Amino acid sequence: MKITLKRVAQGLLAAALSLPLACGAASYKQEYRLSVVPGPTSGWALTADYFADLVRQESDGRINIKVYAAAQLMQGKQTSEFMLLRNGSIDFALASTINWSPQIKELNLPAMPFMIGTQPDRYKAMDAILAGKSGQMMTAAVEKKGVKFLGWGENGFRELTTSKGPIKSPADLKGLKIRVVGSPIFIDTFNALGANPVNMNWSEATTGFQQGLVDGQENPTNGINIGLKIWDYHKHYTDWHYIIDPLLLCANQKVWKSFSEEDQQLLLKCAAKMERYGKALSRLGMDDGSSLALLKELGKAPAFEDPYQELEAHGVAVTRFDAAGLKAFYDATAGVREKWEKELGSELISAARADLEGARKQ
Ligand code: X2X
Repeated sequence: MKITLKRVAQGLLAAALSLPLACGAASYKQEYRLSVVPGPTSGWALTADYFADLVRQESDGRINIKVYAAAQLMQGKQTSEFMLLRNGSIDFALASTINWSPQIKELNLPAMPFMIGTQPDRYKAMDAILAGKSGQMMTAAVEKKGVKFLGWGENGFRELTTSKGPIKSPADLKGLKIRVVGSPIFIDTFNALGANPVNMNWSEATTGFQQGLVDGQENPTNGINIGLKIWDYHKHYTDWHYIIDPLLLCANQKVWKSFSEEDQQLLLKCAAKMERYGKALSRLGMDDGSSLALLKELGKAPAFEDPYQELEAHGVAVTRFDAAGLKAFYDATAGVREKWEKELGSELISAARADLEGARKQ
């Protein structure tokens, strides 16, 4: 065969063009670090494990994500997570809107007190926001700050637990020290309710409960409180659904761009499956039964099916409310909603109202 110079040049060019692809696959990291703030028994960490396992399976081990629970990657300082993901110290995060809200104001929307939880179907209301214009505005704000959004998960509606109680109205909260995340809307809300909010990282919170530094805290039932065995510290449970804590699965922008297009699709597909699983863990025993059915279908039957029975079996007294029962809490926090509506801006608030109205009509 006659080898011309032109052929040699074409061959070299083809080899050079194929190089980035080969390098691309070879340059995947041996391990991607996925950050989670609470401990390994939380629904949140289980959701992250589910995603990491799925990705490993679907990619035949090419993409190896390891979950680092208990805020290990940020020395416990949960509100610094977003900055660490953005600057590449963390590759992926399954993160609470609460922990990123100091940097991204739109993420305060689900923390507007008694806004979503007082809707006729609170889970439908959450889903309508996430799927609607207000959800898109939240994820657009996250991406604008420089990370890639892959999908939603759910920590859950946050319920109050206290060592003193029962808490049936704001008057019962008067002067109680309540541990909260260091995000301003929480300080505003608990001040408005007459409590004494204490800003504490989750990494220090259980020691704080043990030592009685605070009288209470607020976290989701399935996602955190049961896994933590909250009954070891608090025997009063105020089931008020005052706010919800959705979770954002995001990747560092450079890391995201380093994946081939097929692998980006694979990651998005796994994120969509994670969303169904994560919501089922969060909503188990508090919905129409579909969460339990899904968990069984996935071969992930839970250790308990009724979270209220689980709490009561451990000596926790649960105070539950009808809409009228929540009115005093709702009224006491009117000023907080007013202030934060201004902070969030009329466009986001109108979009959220329209999304909630859509859910009520469904
Ligand atoms: O700190 C909390 O309360 C927790 C674990 O729920 C969050 O990270 C928002």
